[in-house]
Amino acid sequence: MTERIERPPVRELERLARLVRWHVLNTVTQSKAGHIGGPLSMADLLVALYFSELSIDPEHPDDPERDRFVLSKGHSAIGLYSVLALRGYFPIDELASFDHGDSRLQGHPDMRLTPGVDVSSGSLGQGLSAAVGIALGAQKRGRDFHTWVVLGDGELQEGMVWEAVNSARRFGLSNLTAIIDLNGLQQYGWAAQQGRDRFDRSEPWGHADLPMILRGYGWTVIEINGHSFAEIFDAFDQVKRAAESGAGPSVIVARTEKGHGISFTRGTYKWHNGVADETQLALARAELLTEGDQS
Ligand SMILES: Cc1ncc(C[n+]2csc(CCOP(=O)(O)OP(=O)(O)O)c2C)c(N)n1
Ligand SMILES: [Mg+2]
Repeated sequence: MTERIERPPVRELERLARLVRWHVLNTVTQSKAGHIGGPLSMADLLVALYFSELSIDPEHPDDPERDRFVLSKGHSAIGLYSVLALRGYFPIDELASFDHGDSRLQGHPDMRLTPGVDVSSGSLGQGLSAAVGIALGAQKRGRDFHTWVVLGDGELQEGMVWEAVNSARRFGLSNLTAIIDLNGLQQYGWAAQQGRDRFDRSEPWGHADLPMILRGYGWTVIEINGHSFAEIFDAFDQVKRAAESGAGPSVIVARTEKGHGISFTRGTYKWHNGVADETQLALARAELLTEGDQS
């Protein structure tokens, strides 16, 4: 049945998030290609969504009453697949087929192939527009489900995002919530000092007041630490209140760390994508898995 599950204790959610991070690194390493930093920065947010907030049924992934989820930063697909597998949409063993030609789990999400994937994505900038369309359709048909979309901060440089930001408010889409994974890094990004590339990076939105801009568009803006389950749940409660009062769309600006949770991937654009060597994989295993965790 499509419904919310009872919210697990935070310690269990933290364990699930560590498992997700392990599956991300291990799967990409075995498949020899894929993204690491972006999937890791959003892991806690997706665990909180799928294990407490979304009204869904892994047995019936196409139930018309389900909440919708759009991963606009589609390059982070392996993070979504790991969460979907742990939530029961498909066997965890299937992650081993990631990015193979005949796999249901392509390098970027494909709604025709993967149970639980509502919108295909990967070309950055498009997901919010798709989510606006879904939410507008629900509004017009009087459907009760909520639509969620996760965007990257580098992705927000795409102009199409801002057309969607504007139209979502215009249409009064209280059934729509965006989450911005504000990890301060993108793929290569901007050198910290223009003209002098010392391999340090400045944040895509370091020069601007992003929450204020979004408030200016009329959205309800909630700022949190995207690695704190307490703050994530508090944000979900605020989203609910805003939705019930018909305040229009809401956005959770989640400050995160790219590559979070693994010592050698955190805080660097150099692990945007990459493949671990054996020593690194062993280190990550020690950092993420406890006895009794399945590997
Ligand atoms: C339209 C488009 N341009 C470029 C790319 C290549 N690309 C994939 S990920 C990425 C960086 C994205 O950065 P961000 O949105 O901050 O994601 P995150 O930091 O969460 O990985 C780029 C440029 C793409 N997928 N789509
Ligand atoms: Mg980013």
